[in-house]
Amino acid sequence: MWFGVVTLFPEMFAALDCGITGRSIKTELLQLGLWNPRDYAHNKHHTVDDRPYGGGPGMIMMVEPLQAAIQAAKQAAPKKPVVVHLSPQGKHFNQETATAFLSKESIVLIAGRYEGIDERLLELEVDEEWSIGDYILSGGELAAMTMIDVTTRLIPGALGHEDSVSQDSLSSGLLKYPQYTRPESYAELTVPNVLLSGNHQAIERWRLKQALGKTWLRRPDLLAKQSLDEFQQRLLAEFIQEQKK
Ligand code: 9D3
Repeated sequence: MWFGVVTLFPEMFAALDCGITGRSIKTELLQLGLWNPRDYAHNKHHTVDDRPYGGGPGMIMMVEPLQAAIQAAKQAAPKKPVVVHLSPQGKHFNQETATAFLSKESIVLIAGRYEGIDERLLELEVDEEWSIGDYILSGGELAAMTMIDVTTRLIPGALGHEDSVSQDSLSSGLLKYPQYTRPESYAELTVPNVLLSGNHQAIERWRLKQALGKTWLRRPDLLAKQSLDEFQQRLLAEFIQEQKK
């Protein structure tokens, strides 16, 4: 998977050198290129922003340096890339849309700063606009890194075998059950007996019940999206019953 990122703050992307994304870069499952519009600002003071026509607060990213950086990124792509602008006005990115991202193979991500980019860039260069959620970031970089991180985890071979994509919370549509490791007792809090029993069927039943119960309590919207089979319905009913005690 190849990502070319157009950003005024390429240093931020050093964060991707850690953990799963870092290992994926080393093994070349993930290829990352960075393009700074500042390097393409051939005007007198290397400026990349200017005041909005019509007035108003803040500054807008200028067409010329940004377009030159985008075109350089596009030319470096191993395969014709889709060009994505990270924007609060975009469609919401989620685990499902990440799967579609993975199949694109080459993606140019444009991370904006200031109040945004000149509208003509959207017309000239951009195929899609994506947001990561309803909150205000200082720029598109953290959104770009989020999308790269989420997508990388879906590349076959990117996760260690200890951690499988299909076991990930959200891919099952449920929140994760409670997890414990040593010691067995800590601050007078003990690990549930079933997890020490060695009874794998009872453990699986307990975990599914806890996952259903926690999802019911905290994320009823996730439960509403799927239909529970008879066994799952019984486990959830038991959880709710135990909850009332
Ligand atoms: C005064 C108007 N600004 C605040 C509403 C507009 C604005 C401009 C630029 C708000 C945020 C940003 C920077 N954000 C992004 O570039 C961004 C973003 C986000 O803020 N939230 C969620 N997803 C994304 S993707 C890119």
